[in-house]
Amino acid sequence: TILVIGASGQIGTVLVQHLQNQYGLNRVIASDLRMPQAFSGIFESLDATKADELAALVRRYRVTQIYHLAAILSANGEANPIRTWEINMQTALNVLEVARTQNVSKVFIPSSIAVFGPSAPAFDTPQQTQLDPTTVYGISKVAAENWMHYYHVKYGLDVRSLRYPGVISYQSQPGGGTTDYAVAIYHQAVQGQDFTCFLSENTRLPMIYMDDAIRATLELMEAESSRIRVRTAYNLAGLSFTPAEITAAIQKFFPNFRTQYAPDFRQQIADSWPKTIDDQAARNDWEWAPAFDLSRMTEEMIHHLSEYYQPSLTQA
Ligand code: VAH
Repeated sequence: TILVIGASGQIGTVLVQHLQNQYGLNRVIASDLRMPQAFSGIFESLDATKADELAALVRRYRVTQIYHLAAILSANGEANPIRTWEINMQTALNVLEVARTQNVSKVFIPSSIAVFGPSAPAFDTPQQTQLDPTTVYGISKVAAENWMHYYHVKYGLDVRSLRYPGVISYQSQPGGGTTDYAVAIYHQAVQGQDFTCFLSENTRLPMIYMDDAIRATLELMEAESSRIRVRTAYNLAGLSFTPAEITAAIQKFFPNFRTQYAPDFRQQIADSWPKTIDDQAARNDWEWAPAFDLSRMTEEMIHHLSEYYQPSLTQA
C-alpha cells in the first residue's frame, strides 16, 4: 500500500486521486491532521511529528511506499520560524527513519525552488549550485535534501525528490506559499472580479501546472532506481511567468480583467528565488518533459474553474 502524508494539502489531494486511479482505492492510505472535503477512500488522521503514530500506521497497512507532502510553506513559515523548522524537520526525519526501520521500498519527499537563494544564478538555475535559502521553509528543504541523500548513501533507502516550482491547480488551494497568487488570480478572473497581486508585476518565478507536477512525481517514482543519479532533489521546470504575463493570458478570455499590484513581505522571498530553472538532469536521467505552457494552462484553469463557479453557463 501507498501512504500519502499531507493528503489534504494542495498537492496531496490531487496526488491521492491519481494514485487511487492507478493502484485502486484500497491500495492508497490518505493521511493528514484533518480529512479533505468530499473525500472517498481510506483516510487516517495522522500527526506526522509523532514517529510512533507513523510507525503504527505503516505497520497496520503494510505500507511499501510513502509520499510525504506535509510542510509549512515559505510565507506562512516566516510567522513562526522555530515551529516551522521543528515541524518540517521532525516529520521528514520521522518518515526517513520509519521507512528505514520498516523496510519501506520507496519514499518521496518533495523539495522546492525555495532551496535557492541570492547566490544562485537567477536564470537557468543549475542542478548544482550554492544553496543559501532566505526562508525557514527553504532551510528545512535544504536540510531534508541532505538527510535524503544521507539515508540513501548510508542505508540504501530508495528516497527520491523534486524541487517543485510554484504549483498551479484548480482542484485545490495552495496553503501559505509565495506563489499562491498564481492560483488566486484565476479564481478572481472567473468570478468577474479584478485581482490585487501581492508581488510586483515583473516578478518572474518558475511555476508548474498540477498535471505536470503529478506526472513528474509519478514518472520519477516509477523510473528504474539505477537511473536516479540525484539523491538530494532534482530541479524541475514547468513554465515561468510574471504577474503581468499571466494577467495578459487571462485577458484573452476576460478582456476587462485587471490586476492591481500591492507587493507585501512575500516580494522579498520571491526576489531571492530563481526566475527560470535548468532541469536538464531530470530530462537526461528519466526523460522529463513538461506539457503545459502558459496559454494551455490558462485555458485549462479557466475551463475547470468556470465549471465550478458558473455551472449553468458552461452547460448551456
Ligand atoms: C511556496 N508554493 O510558495 C511553495 C513552493 C515555490 C515554492 O514551495 O512556498
